[in-house]
Amino acid sequence: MVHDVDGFRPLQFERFDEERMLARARAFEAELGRRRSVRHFEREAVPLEVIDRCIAAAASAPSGAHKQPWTFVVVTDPLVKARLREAAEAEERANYAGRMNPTWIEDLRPLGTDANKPFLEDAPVLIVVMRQAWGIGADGERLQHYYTSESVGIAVGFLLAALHHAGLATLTHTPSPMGFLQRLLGRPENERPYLLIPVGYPARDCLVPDLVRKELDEVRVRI
Ligand code: IYR
Repeated sequence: MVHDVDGFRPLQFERFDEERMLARARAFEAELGRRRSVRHFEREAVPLEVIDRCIAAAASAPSGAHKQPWTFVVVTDPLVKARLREAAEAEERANYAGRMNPTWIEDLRPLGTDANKPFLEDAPVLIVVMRQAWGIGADGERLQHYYTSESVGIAVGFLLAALHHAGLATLTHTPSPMGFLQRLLGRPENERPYLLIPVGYPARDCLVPDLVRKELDEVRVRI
């Protein structure tokens, strides 16, 4: 009896008949399919309670040995955003001026990106997701963490889905290298910047690249 073991409790699981399952799967696919990365944001504020609920949903993700090796830094201070923008743009100018090879530059052409990152100031919220390479115990000792990249990646997937579901637009931004985030945010040495996510309402005239997604047959093999 698995549920009579110390430290275990019954699972709360909702089972649906097959018709309902398929309808739910299709509806979720359609909703996630409408998500697009947005690079032009309204400067309008968003409810921070919504951000908190989405972060709580993200933090329900599975993680290696349940160590929950993540920190979500919510930046709204215009001064901090301005500093982040300045530092990110300095790195990106070097990237676009030669640190990225010609193939990379060519691959980015359909996205229309360049070294200018106004969304870092326009978006009302920047969520900087930190990966905890190790934990810090009550006495300051190092605690082992496991599969931190996989764990944080899954949590970020949850976060992007939750924010989209709540009606907010997001961008997955990886300014590179990200060392300046560590410095400007004053985070402890066990935390490594993983991803920067601008969050807000899309600009009224926002355009997104006319991208085509791979067909199911291209991404799924049945064996
Ligand atoms: N970090 C740069 C370049 C960039 C790289 C990839 I891969 C993208 O999908 C998009 C951009 C920038 O932010 O412009």
